Amino acid sequence: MNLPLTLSQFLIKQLARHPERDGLVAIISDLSTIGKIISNHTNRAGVVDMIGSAQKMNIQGEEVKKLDVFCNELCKDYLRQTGNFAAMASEEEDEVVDMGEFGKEAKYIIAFDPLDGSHNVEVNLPVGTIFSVQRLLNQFERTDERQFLQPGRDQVLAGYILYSASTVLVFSWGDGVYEFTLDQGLGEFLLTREKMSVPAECAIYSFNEGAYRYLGDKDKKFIDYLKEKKSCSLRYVAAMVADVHRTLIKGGIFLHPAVDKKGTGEYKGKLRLNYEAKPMAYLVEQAGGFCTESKGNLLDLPGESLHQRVPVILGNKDIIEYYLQNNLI
Ligand code: AFP
Repeated sequence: MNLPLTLSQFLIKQLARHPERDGLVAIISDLSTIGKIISNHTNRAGVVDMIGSAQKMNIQGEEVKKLDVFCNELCKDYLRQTGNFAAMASEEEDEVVDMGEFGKEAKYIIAFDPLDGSHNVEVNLPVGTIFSVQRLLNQFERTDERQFLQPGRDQVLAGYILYSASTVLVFSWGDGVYEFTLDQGLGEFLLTREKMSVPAECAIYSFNEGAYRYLGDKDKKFIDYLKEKKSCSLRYVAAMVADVHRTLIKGGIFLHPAVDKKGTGEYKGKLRLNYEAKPMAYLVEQAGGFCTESKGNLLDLPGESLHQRVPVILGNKDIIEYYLQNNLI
């Protein structure tokens, strides 16, 4: 019988082959535990009073949901006590989180979105946790925001946990993209895909069509090109984790371009660089795709602030090269 590797077996093998990855192996193991706990809570959200608003706004001016609070507290408390992180940044925290005594010996920092797409919970649609791990820069204090302004290229581990029909943990530490699926009965993540690669065909575009009217002319032209020339189908979950997961498996392109909703002539991106765009760009590049913020490779973009927002266009490399070269934007 050919049984898939459990995550623990996989990590033990990795450790034997790459002893230098010991810290990252521990981190993946910790994140998988968080994934199991959040999976359990999202599945039971309707019966444990976890649906709806926490009656507060985050620093981005967005309504915080009860599950956002739970997931953020869980990630913070659990990851702090592992001692693996010198500092932490979360979508739900205004500033860099101090690890105190726990982070003294740590070599890594982590940025995460504890529950991406949380508006989906009340309608029972997919949500996810996104994470990005980078090395601690010794020239700055641990809580210095500049720790998190490193370009995405310097990530040492990036990934997400998608809570959907199944719960999957997808990550890369620089040698391709792995997917592990949670077997709820066993309580184990099992290896279900390795060397994931964005398919060559671009049959799907993933974009909030309701925002078409707020795009700049060049972006509108590009969407028109996808519909007319490429005859793409439209799929959009509105949780980046789910839309990127589909893009990795089915191919195509995911777009969250800059919009001007107020009619001021100022076009702005919505997605957060540190815990949405950077980790997804890393995964997509590891899977042979490409991610741009509209001008170059998003992985080379230097950060400006902790909660910086950027436009994101990722997926099929050829189409994105066309987008950049033909100056459609
Ligand atoms: P939340 O994490 O605040 O629920 O937002 C989800 C998200 O940042 C990202 O996951 C989606 O791709 C994007 O917003 C959807 O935005 P639109 O609804 O504006 O298309």
